[in-house]
Amino acid sequence: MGTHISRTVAEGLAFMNFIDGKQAEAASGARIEVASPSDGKVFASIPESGKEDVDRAVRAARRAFDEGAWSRMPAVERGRCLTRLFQLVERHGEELAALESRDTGKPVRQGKADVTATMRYYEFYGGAADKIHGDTIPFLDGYTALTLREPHGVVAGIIPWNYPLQILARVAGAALAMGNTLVVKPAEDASLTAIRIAELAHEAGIPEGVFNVITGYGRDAGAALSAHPLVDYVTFTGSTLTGTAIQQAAAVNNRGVTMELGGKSPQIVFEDADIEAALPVLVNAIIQNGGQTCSAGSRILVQRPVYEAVSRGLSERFAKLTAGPHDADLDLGALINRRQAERVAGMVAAAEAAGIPILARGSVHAEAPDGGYYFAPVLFGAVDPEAAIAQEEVFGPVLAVTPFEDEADAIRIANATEFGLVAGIWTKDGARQHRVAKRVRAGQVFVNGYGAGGGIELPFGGFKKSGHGREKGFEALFDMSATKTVVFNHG
Ligand code: TXE
Repeated sequence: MGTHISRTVAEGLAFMNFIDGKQAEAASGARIEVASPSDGKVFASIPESGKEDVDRAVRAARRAFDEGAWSRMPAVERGRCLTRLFQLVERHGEELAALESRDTGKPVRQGKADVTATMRYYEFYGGAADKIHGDTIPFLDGYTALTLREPHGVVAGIIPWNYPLQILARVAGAALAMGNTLVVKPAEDASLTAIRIAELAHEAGIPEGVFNVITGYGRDAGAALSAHPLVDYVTFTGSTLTGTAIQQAAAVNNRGVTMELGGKSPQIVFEDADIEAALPVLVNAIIQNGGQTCSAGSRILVQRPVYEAVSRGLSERFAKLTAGPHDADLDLGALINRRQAERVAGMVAAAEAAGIPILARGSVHAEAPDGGYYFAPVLFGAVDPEAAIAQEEVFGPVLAVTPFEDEADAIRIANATEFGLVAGIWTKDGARQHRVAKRVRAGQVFVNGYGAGGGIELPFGGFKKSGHGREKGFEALFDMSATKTVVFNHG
């Protein structure tokens, strides 16, 4: 695969931290075994970094920032480095997709889609680096006032396991385009591609100390990183609970944060919707990546007159869905780990025990390996909007269908969770499209479509407990920089 790994018979592929332009073992020498969710077998290992490693990485990023090789590099040159990274990701696309799929259990097809999106992020932010600028502001006579957009400094990026390549790319693309330096802590369950990307960034000409990756557990490496006094800004994607802990840690140093947290995103199907067009999109929005997507469309609200037709259409499709190993490229892969598989199964069992009817269930492929964390998709019908399965993020292929009466009822139910990430609206009525899009509390609203995670150009982020700050598109560049006002008195 390359020089980044040293093969040992016992450990399989031994990946290393990437600090200050070099591979590094954890100071303690401890390692975490990496198993593929497809069969539960260990195939690699990563360093179990602790406080000392975090400190090394943050100090490297701090020094790199302060020395200015990156932060003061002309924006066009920074952009070119990111563009070269885009090209390197493209060149290594097959390798990255295969590694991502093996590491996370997702179908290879999804791994390839993730690589395509990753390329787009680096391409987009490579092009954007020299196109964001401040303003001049009309001020008092005898003065000139202007704003500069300046990098925060050292950005800590804590990344989850569901879309490791993509989420790293949206964080790194925007942070680096603005001239920040970066310390990334990928999830312990899926760190491998982040290490590869840091190496490719180095190859693309991004200077030493600018792009650092340290692997390890959240409670150790993650907590130490979010509380480190030399970190200037923290960006996190993951669970709401962990997001709260990270904000508290960052608050000790009064640092800014971007939080991209959970969701329970509704898709609202009105009686005049094109149901045939909607059905495949409704299904895909919950089974993509096995439902382990923050923007998964996990609730379907259907207007009464078409409730039967939509439920029937969904049931027919759900019954045909199959989960299996990543390289079999079925509808779904495995879930990330045993804990997640048990969590999903537990939530489904609780909903069943509460009497919520299961309308359809997919299957696990007969030849799926025994040690894999497979879960057959489940479709629940007639779900009370207050039920746990309609309120809590499952993060698995579990869809809750709920009937509604009229537009006001739909909006009320759509907004009646603690989340507000994405929403879908299906109707041909143009005035209703606008009304509902405005009334739904969600950071992204799709009308007659649904883009779970899609559209790297489109600002993305949550209301309520889904988080704050915006990623993707140009908006992310604002989050990844601060406005400095400069006033000249020229008499
Ligand atoms: O996520 P965590 P987990 C949701 C999903 C899932 C649940 C649990 O519902 O079932 O979270 O998954 C790091 N300080 N999502 O436990 O804890 C951790 O090492 C600093 C939604 O895997 O949020 C990893 O790098 N960092 C989601 C990252 O946080 C800490 C994506 C995410 O882990 C830390 C993933 C700490 N104290 C899970 N504790 C989404 N919205 O996309 C953990 N981490």
